[in-house]
Amino acid sequence: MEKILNYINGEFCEPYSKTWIDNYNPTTGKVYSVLPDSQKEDVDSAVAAAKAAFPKWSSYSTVERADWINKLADAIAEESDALARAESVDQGKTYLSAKRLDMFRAVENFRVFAREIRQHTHEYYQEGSLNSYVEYEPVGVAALISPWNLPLYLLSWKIAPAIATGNTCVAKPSEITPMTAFMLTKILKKINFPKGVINVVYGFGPKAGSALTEHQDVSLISFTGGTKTGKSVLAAAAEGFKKVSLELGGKNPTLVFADCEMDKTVDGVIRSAFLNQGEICLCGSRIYVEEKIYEEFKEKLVAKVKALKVGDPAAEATFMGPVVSKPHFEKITSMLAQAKKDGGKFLTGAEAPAILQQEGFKDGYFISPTIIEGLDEQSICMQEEIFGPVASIAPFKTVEEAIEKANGVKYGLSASVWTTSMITQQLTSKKIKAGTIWYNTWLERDLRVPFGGMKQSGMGREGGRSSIDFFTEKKTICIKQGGL
Ligand code: TXE
Repeated sequence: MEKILNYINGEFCEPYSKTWIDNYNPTTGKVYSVLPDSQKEDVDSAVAAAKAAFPKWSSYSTVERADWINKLADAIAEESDALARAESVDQGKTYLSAKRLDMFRAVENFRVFAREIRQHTHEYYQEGSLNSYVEYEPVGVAALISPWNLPLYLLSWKIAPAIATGNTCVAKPSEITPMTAFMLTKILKKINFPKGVINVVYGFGPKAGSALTEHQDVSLISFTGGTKTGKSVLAAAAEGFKKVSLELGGKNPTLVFADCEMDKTVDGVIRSAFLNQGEICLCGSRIYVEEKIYEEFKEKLVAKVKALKVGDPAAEATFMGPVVSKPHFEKITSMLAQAKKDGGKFLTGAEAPAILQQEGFKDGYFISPTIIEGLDEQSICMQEEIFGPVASIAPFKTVEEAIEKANGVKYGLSASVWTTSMITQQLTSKKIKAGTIWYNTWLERDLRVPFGGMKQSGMGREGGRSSIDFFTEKKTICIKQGGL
């Protein structure tokens, strides 16, 4: 059985405790590898390595750092097929989605920040004899904590800007999906990436994760995960006055207006609800449709969702694989039971997927794509993040009602609006409380724009300049010309 190892100061190491966590393949429900159950001592070693590597790495010119990062991007691109296959086994997402979305983005994340750091311009002002400018200094050791839904994609989204700006880091990937982080460290070793700049420790959140966020030599925390966990990470950051960015959950609305392009919208709404088994914080899980087209839209949507293929994630024809883990499967199914109790009508997804009858897949965590109608806006399934292949559908009469429903949850991560009317675009973009609003698309964005959530969906923004700002300390220098 493969043993995943911590990566500290350029070396692979077993955990101090010599204890291991089972890693499951969600397609079969079987353990297929083990990972370190790291504790404080492992985290201490990793932070010490990052701290020791900081003076040299931060003294490199931006050209040198960008060259290293591009070299890493090229090496990941070379192995992207193997990485995509491994991500699919570890997470349950389809191989095609892992290849086209996750590995594409993992490579792109490094390339974008290698470019961004080279193009970064500093503020400079001159007023009379006073020259003022701003220096962007790296912060030190960054703690990077990532979740299980987009494992390498989100890990690289944190590592790339952290090291591009001159920090060194300790990453703690999700204990549920550690495999591609391990493969990344093998690539680092293969290309002789400077030791100690990127360290990776695996383990449970409350043990390894909190040892990292609480560490006195960690100056910055970038966290993506659940809102509840985000609160404890924020508390740890407050204790040590660390810079912190939190990208948390979402319960994102999808608003469909009568003037939309119907067929394209149906496809876009399906993608936004069910891509990656609905395990993307940006997924549109509350679909609101203008009353005039409600029945027609619903009929088309339901027919297409019923035809989505749930199956072996390695097969190219599969649209949805299993959800990530048994506890997550149980969370989703208990939410579905709750929706039934609350009077929800299941338009799709009432039955278990056929794949569960096939040999080899009987213990997999498969759930059919589910659309539920008739839930009260205040019911648990309309308010809480389910993070699986489940979406609700309901009609609205006016744009004001659509906006009110869109804003009627504690989250504010994203929204997607499907309309051809400029007036509807203007009204909704002003009034919807969300970090990102898409029009006639979903998920696509230029990586230079700020990304993050409002309300309980997070704090801070990352992406492009916002990441440079977050991963650096600004120092203002004021020079009087002509001496004293
Ligand atoms: O995530 P956790 P979980 C949502 C989704 C899901 C719920 C819980 O609704 O059902 O969160 O998922 C580490 N100190 N999202 O429990 O626990 C942990 O080891 C430091 C939304 O799996 O938040 C992992 O590396 N770190 C989401 C990471 O935090 C801690 C993606 C995320 O795990 C820690 C995933 C602690 N005390 C789940 N406790 C999104 N926004 O994309 C845990 N961790």
